[in-house]
Amino acid sequence: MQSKLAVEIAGLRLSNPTMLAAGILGMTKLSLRKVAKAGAGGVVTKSIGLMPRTGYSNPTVAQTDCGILNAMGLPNPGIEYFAGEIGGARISGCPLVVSVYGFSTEGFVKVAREAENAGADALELNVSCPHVGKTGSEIGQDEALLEKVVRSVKKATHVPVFVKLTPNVTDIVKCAKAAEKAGADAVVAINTVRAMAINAETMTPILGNKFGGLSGPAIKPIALKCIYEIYEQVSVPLIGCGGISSWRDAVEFMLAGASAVQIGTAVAFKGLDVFKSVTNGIDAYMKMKGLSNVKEIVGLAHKH
Ligand code: RRO
Repeated sequence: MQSKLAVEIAGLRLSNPTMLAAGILGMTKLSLRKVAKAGAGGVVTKSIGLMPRTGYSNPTVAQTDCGILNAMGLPNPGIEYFAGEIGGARISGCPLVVSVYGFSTEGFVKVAREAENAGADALELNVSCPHVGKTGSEIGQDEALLEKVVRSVKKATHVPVFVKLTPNVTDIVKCAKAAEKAGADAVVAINTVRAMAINAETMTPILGNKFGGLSGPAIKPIALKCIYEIYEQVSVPLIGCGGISSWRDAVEFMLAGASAVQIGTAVAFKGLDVFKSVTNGIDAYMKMKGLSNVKEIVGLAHKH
């Protein structure tokens, strides 16, 4: 059935433009199914690598006045174990996107292939984790390397490939163009912003890793500007991520050029109802503005 709220990204049909962002509730089939049942249009897993990783020592998360700071350090069970979760997490009508990372091009290709074989509907390449060496943003900040990774994964797989970019660069548009040139089917912007917190009493950095990534309301204007800028120069669909917690935030990202939005930190603050409340709010906004399809919102802010 056609719905005015449905969106299509690289051939994947989402019943509405909201998605679960990587990094929250994405480590087990049960939690992923729960999010899908709560009304997300699509779900993204925690980033998975070839081998299991325990991640960094505690504290790995710190709350700030304006969002959440994390340095989890890519904890994950590895693709061999996670393949079983992928099979069980799939819910019809809610595409399952598997976020993957590697420490080399070959590592990315291997894990991407295994995720596809396990049943991923799409892959999201994490080339943007801000605080784990030799992967993440070390790849995403280097346009040539980014292009090589994306091109290699595209060559080795058949499902749509999304590329999640880091804001921790001078010019994110150049990175988006590199991803597009290499064959990315969609660009996700943005991962967390490099940041830190210090405890005045103990006089020490709070996170076990000292530095981490900031998410939540503080980074929304940064993410919005990234989507707006990328939209002007890149043709593949964009997925907004960064501080989205209300229908108004989602609409702003769509006006800037996002075809869909990912919600992460707001799930921790507001619970799973956030997906329905954002979707219902977009619906009401469309009625108010006389729009008959959610796609009509995408990029409208560029026309004024
Ligand atoms: O696991 C993490 O510490 C982490 C990852 Br993979 C990421 O992509 N972004 C982030 O803020 N934390």
